[in-house]
Amino acid sequence: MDRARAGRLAAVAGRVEFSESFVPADRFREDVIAGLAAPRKSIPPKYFYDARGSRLFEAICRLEEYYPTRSELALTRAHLGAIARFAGRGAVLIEYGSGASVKSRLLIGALAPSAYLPIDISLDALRGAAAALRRRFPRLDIHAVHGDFSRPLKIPALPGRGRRVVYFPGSTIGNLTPREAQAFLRRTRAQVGSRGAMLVGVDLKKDAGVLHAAYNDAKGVTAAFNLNLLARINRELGGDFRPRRFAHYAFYNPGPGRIEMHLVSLERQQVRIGRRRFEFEAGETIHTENSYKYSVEGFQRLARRAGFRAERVWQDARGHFALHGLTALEAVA
Ligand code: SAH
Ligand code: AVI
Repeated sequence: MDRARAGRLAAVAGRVEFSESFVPADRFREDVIAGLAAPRKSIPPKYFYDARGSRLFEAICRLEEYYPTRSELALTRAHLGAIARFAGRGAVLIEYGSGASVKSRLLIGALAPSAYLPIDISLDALRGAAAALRRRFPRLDIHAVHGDFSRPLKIPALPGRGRRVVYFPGSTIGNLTPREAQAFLRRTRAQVGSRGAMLVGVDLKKDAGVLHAAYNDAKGVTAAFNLNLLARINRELGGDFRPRRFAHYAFYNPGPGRIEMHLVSLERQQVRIGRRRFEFEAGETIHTENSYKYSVEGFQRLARRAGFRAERVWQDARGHFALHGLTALEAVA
């Protein structure tokens, strides 16, 4: 094909590229073994998202009780013009924990970004999202990155493409401890540079009954999402968990201001993973997730300490969810 024709085609057809910024597979084994060997057993929530876990999360988003997705979608639709003006047209849009990239479609439509970089630990979610976006936005350049945002990531350099805007919706930041969230925000501040901005979706503190229902749905989808972690360990790490001997347990802990999810052992039992053995007392738990809830001011304080100016905040009509617009402060403390 001659150069001029290739140039014309590139102008109408976007590209989809994948890159790996990953982590040895054995990290999963190491983290599970270390977490189960600790006096208080825990496993990081990022391991929920194998193919089935990602599908179960999408089913959670459709549940009556799980308000965060509907609230964030509603506020994004209601304030799309202002959000787009804040972020700026033609920016490079980088999304952490992009999952199915559903909310991102609204932003992409309004911002017409020069490139979109979805980043996710779940390759299945990333592939599905990239294929759907390709159909919906055939001219968009998509650079999908398979990686773990809890550590520094290699993302493709896209010189001369405009301002960097990081999008982090879904209150996924709530799955990090405040200390981890601060470290993540600092890394992101360095990544977007002095002209950059960030849009962060954050679940707000609210009535404990509403929170409890959201993480204990009547159909048991959240329970299946939690228990799927044991099935994943059995399949990928040679474990012999019997998921029926564990139960989903989620509650709001008002001190730290977080929902805690656990898997409770229903009896005294022993579990093997490869050659390792783990003892469980009846009632002992594996702590599988925290989901921190923030007031607007509480999150703004966290963002300022990480080197951002908290410029804008949009909320849904019921005050359940907030989208924060942050810009880079000149000097990071
Ligand atoms: N942004 C979407 C999905 C939120 S679910 C929404 O708002 O609906 C959280 C997403 O983050 C999942 O797709 C999960 O695979 C991803 N994720 C969780 N921990 C991660 C990590 N450490 N690194 C990269 N992606 C992660
Ligand atoms: C992705 N994350 C913000 C969800 C949350 O609400 O903490 C994951 C989830 N866990 C149980 N339900 C949904």
